[in-house]
Amino acid sequence: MAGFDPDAPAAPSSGLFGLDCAAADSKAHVLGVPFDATASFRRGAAGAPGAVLAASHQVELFDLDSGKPHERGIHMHAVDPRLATLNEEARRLVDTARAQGERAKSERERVNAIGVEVNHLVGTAVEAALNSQRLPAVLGGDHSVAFGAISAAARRHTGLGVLHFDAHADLRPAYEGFEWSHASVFHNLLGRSSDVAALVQVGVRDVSEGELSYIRSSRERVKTLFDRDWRDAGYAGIDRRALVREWIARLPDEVWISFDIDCLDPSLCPNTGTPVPGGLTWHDARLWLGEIARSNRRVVGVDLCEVNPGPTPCTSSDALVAARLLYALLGCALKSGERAVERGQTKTRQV
Ligand SMILES: [Mn+2]
Repeated sequence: MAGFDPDAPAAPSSGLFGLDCAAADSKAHVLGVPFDATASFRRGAAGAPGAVLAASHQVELFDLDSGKPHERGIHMHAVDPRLATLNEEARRLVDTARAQGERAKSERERVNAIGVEVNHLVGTAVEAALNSQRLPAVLGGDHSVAFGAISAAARRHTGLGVLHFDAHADLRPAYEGFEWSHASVFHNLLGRSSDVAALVQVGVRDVSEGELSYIRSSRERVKTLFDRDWRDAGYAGIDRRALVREWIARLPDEVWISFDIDCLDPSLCPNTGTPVPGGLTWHDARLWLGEIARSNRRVVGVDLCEVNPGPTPCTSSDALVAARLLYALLGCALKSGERAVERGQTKTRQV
C-alpha cells in the first residue's frame, strides 16, 4: 500500500485494522462467519465480524510481541450473505424447537441440515485460502463455525494438532438435540476427522462428567490443562512459561489455534454467550501466543469465536479486546510461518 502510514489514525472507510490490503497482496485472509443460532444462553456472536472490524481501527499496528504483522497483508473478505440468511432461519427454528421440545423433530432436522451447509461454506472458503498459500482466520460466530474450518485444514495438513482455548471442553455428543451445536464442535471434529491427531485444551473450567470421561478415554488424543491447574500452578510459584512450553511440546508440528474468547476472564468479554468466572488473563493469553510463535510449531490457521459485542458495542470492551486478540493471533501465526520457512519445514502437502 503505497503511502500508507501505519502510525496514522485509521480512515473510517478502511478495512480490518485500518488496512486496505487487496486479497491478492495479503498473506492473512480473515473470513467473517455471522452464525450463532445454537448459542445456548444468549445470542449476539453473529454481530462479531462487523463489530470487530469497527473496533479494529483502534488497534496499534506495531506490536511489541509480534512486530509488524500488518506488513504481510491482512484482508477481510466480504461476508457471504448466505450465512446471514441461514442464521436467521436457524434462529427461528431453534426457538421453535426449544419451545416445543421433543415434538419439534422436523425443526431439529432442518437446523442440523443448516449446520451441514455452514460447515460446507466455511470449509470451502478455508480450503481456497490454504490452496493459495494463505493463512485462514475465521472470525465467528459461535464456536460451531470452527468445525468446517478445522476439518478443511486437517484434510490438507494430515496429523494436525488443535490448540483450543476455551472455558468449555465442547466435547458433548450433541446439545439440546442439535448435532452441530457450539458445545459439540470438538466431539464432532475428533469423531469425524481422523486427520486431527491431537487436541490440547487450555482454560477449561466447565466440563460435564461425560466430557471428562471422553477426555480420559481418548488415549491422550485430548489433553486438557484445566483452568484450576493453571491457577494452582500460579499459587505454587511454578514457572508458568515453562509450563506453557511443556504443553506446547505435546502438539504436533502443524497446529490450528481455535480461540473461544470465553477462555479469557469474563471481565474482558462480559457479553460472550456462556461466560464462566476464572480463566486466562490478557497477559496469560499473550504468553501462550508468544511461546507458540517461538516454538517450532507452524500455525496453519486460526479461529476466534463467541465474541459477542453486546447491545452497545461502543461502550463494551468485547469487540475491542477481540480485535486486539485477533491481531495477536495473526501475529503469532504469521511469525510461526516465517520461522518454519527459515527452518525449511516444508511438510505441507501440496495439492
Ligand atoms: Mn466456550
